[in-house]
Amino acid sequence: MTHKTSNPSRRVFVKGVVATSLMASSALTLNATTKISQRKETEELSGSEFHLTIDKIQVNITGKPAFATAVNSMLSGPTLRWREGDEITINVTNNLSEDSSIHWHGIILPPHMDGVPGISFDGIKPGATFTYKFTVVQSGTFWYHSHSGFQEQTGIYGAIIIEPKEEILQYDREYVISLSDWSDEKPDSIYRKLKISADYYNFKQRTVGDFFDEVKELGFLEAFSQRKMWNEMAMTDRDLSDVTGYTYTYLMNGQNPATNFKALFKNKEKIRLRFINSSAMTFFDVRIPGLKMSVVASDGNYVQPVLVDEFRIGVAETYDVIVEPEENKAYSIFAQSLDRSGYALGTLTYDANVVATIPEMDPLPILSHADMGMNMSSMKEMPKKKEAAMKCGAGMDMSASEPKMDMSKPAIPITPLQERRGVQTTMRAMNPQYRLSDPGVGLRQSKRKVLTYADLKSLTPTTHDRYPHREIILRLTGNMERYMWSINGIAYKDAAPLEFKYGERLRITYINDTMMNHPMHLHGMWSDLETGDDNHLPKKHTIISQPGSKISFRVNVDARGSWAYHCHLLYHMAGMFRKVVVV
Ligand SMILES: [Cu+2]
Repeated sequence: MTHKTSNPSRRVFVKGVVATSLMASSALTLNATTKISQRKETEELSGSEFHLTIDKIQVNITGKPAFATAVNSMLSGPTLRWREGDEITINVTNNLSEDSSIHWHGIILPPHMDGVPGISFDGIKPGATFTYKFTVVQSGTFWYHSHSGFQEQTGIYGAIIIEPKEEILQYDREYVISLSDWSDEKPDSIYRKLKISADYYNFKQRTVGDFFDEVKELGFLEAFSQRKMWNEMAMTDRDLSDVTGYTYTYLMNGQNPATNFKALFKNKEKIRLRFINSSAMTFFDVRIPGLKMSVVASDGNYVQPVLVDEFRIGVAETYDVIVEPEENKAYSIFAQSLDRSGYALGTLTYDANVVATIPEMDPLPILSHADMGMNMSSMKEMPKKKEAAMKCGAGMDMSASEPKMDMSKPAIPITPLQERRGVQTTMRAMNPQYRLSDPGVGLRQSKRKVLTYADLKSLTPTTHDRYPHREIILRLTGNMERYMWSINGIAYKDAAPLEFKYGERLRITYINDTMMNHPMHLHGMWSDLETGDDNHLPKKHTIISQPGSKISFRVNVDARGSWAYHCHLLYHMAGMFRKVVVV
């Protein structure tokens, strides 16, 4: 169903108001030396030389004036259109009163151009300009963002489109669909609140009434033991996201749901939508009711097309889809947050004044034992005292989920890494399983066809594939009560760098000991995800590790130097981070 809208003036709401007075009550304090700019509409810039500025700007996203940090005063920042094979130069001037940086996410480039302060370079000082220069050796949909402090949360991000030497996809029109999460609160304040109480933003806690319902259903002992497990982890089965719609407004291309971003089409055009999750903390479940989406690329790389109704996009991932809307119709582009606390909204329409009905959000997903499986008999290791056992197996048919390993090949030797069990580890996955065909919490019961990692197969054969020389296992660990995140029980500040050997083919396995999804991002090299066919491993830059699960990928270690490697949830990054040194 579609209907006319006659309120284009709502756009004013998001485009910001004119600064007429100082806002004493604003979330961001004014610094006398910082110039405040006005927000501009997002533009596309193309060519081989770019001039970007990082500014403090005034915005009005929630109905209240606030300050953002943004590239070229745009939120999202300008879309940069590059061409595969070009050498490009990007001058970035920092007009903030603090250090800044730009990281080119998923771009293969020399280590000192990667934009991570403390690892690739020193960062960009206030008033300084840094010149990035590199040759573009890939194509597809990518993005950029600040890698300094929490600046990504306050608006420093934008899209990158790289045109291939030869485009193999056929489409008539394209749109970037950038999803993000905005808060009028300062990120430091959000982080402080999470440190004090990890469920500060989570109002969907269980009640005493819920407990008595469970007792009726499960009997007292079972209900009690289940509740005890959650309590030991300092979590509840409704802890889906750390930061929620209580403080977040979800944006599509910088526009709030009331403003409703419009993507226009004509007649029977084929439309390519380039989805980018540029949010700080939010996973989105994306669908366009009434339209099948053909997923054609993941993290910038072509995949064998998969027809779906919906896909989950983790923080920092990108998906390209092609849709074929019918003539004279309007469709909602609906991206609900994983915890169903809100949504980003846009409209694909033939007429900017015609919008579609906004779908209902799905019911609140609940992390429950019913869909976690409790196969205790196969448990080989027991949790230490004070660690809660996570009995997660997803309780679903896993037969299609195991990545197939060639049994004729020798076992891959595992290089042991330092691991600690203590204050950093309050949870332990006892029976972690590969869950490639698990669409994830909240989508398992869906009647819609939901994309899973098992569906992702590279369109082109795996490049330079060799049998892995060795394997490392990284346990993703945490202490929810104290909001501490780590890898192998060791936080970044206490960790030695990970050493990769130049020229090796490395297998990396994640075991997620926590109840959160972690979108893990290795800089500088592709992550070839094991999805079942070794000859068509999809190349990704960001891999979701699901709660209590296991997942493996391979890396051609073909880039010397120092690289960042971390969880892309902004408030997990401090601890769940490693420096990688390729020697
Ligand atoms: Cu994380």
